[in-house]
Amino acid sequence: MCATCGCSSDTHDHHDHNHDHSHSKKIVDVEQDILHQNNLLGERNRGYFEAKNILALNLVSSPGSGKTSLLERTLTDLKGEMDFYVIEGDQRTTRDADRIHATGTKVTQINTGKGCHLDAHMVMHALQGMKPKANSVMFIENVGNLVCPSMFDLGEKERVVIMSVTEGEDKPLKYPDMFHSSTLCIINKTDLLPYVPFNLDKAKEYIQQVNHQLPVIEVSCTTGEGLQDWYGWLKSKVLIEEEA
Ligand SMILES: Nc1nc2c(ncn2[C@@H]2O[C@H](COP(=O)(O)OP(=O)(O)O)[C@@H](O)[C@H]2O)c(=O)[nH]1
Ligand SMILES: [Mg+2]
Repeated sequence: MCATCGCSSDTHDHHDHNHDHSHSKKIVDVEQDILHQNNLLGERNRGYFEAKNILALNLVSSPGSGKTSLLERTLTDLKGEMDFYVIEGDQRTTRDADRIHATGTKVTQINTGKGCHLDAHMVMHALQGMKPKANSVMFIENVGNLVCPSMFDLGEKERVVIMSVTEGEDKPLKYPDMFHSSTLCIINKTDLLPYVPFNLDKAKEYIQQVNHQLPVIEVSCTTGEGLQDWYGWLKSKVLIEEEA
């Protein structure tokens, strides 16, 4: 059960119709209230980013898909081309922040404790401490989870969902909210395709079914294959920000 976002509410398809519905109504009310508060703060963050012309990206995936690896490669390969900042979200430890720090990038780690997602309030606090420069890029690596982070707007412009070939191609169908709310999908660990039964065509078909506008980029953070496509996409978004 999730301790902070009310995602244990009885809104799933199969439930026992003999129970008392006043209980589930209360849970739904609390969930709506939490999300409403979050949306207000998310809009504040968005205003902050827009005023400073900062491109904010929310990186979401299940644990271990390669969010931090993608950031390590990106921050190293594009060093000097843009000003980068990173906010890291994990339940515990500063392990990911340490990895980002090693690239020479300014980073803040948020530990969510029992929480399964970042929220707009946490990000707002991190921004107050970081004071990012104008015309920069802010990566927010969310807690590894394909469910709850989909509901929490952090004020980001782009939401990048990462799936890896070791997870199976059916994730878009099982967790449609995340794929539906994202603006880019990265399929990582393509170097492992010869060794795992992952059907790339099926994966793309499922992504299309859930969100037919979602662009897909295939990469391997280990070999570097496909990363130029990701950098091209990122640069095109920075350009749009500069022109706006
Ligand atoms: N083979 C392979 N392993 C990868 C790739 N990208 C990341 N990994 C490994 O996957 C594991 C999880 O990566 P990490 O970046 O920590 O994932 P995160 O939890 O989403 O941040 C690590 O052991 C990485 O070395 C890749 O492209 N290919
Ligand atoms: Mg990570």
